[in-house]
Amino acid sequence: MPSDKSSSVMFDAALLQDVNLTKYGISFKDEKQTPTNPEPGIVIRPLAADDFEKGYTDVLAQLTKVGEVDQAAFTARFEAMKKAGFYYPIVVEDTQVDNGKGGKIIGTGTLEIEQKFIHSCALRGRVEEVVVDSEYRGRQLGKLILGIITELSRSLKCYKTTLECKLDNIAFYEIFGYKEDPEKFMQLRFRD
Ligand code: 16G
Repeated sequence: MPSDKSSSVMFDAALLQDVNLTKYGISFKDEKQTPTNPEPGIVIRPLAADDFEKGYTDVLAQLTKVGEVDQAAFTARFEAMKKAGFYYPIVVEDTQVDNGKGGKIIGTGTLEIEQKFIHSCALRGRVEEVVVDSEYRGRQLGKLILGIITELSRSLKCYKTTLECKLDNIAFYEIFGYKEDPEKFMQLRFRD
């Protein structure tokens, strides 16, 4: 039974429906499956308030250092991002994991939107924190995350969408039309 908390999602799930990923070579063995329900028991949906207990930060920890994030910190950040209205984190959930939490988060990716004055007050998309649980790799879940996020940024009318990635992952992102840019990514790092 859904808890009260599960009703709080970061954004409207309707934005993820009807996305067509065939142009990225994504298809399903069973025609009943869709990008947001690619396998029985696997769903892709907006991040929800109760995803902390389903292991959201555990899957993020397979990408980079998460640090100290407890339920209270997660909830505060979730509410602030939701209020801001420019964050579109999606999660992949295995609803059939019997962990007493109603499911396990096994992948994620986030579209962040920046508001600009340039390009006629355009929006810019940024793809962030894309990761799939090591036990679930090879099932095209990463492709689904990228395809859904990329199409979402297109439908939200971003003038461009960008990301930073390791050299090894360039070929993966090229599937979705991302190209290496002559401009270089620079960073000033204040801490790990
Ligand atoms: C990768 C991620 C980026 C994330 C960063 C964290 C993608 C496409 N890129 O570059 O979103 O913020 O790793 O690395 O997922 P850091 O912990 O070293 O800052």
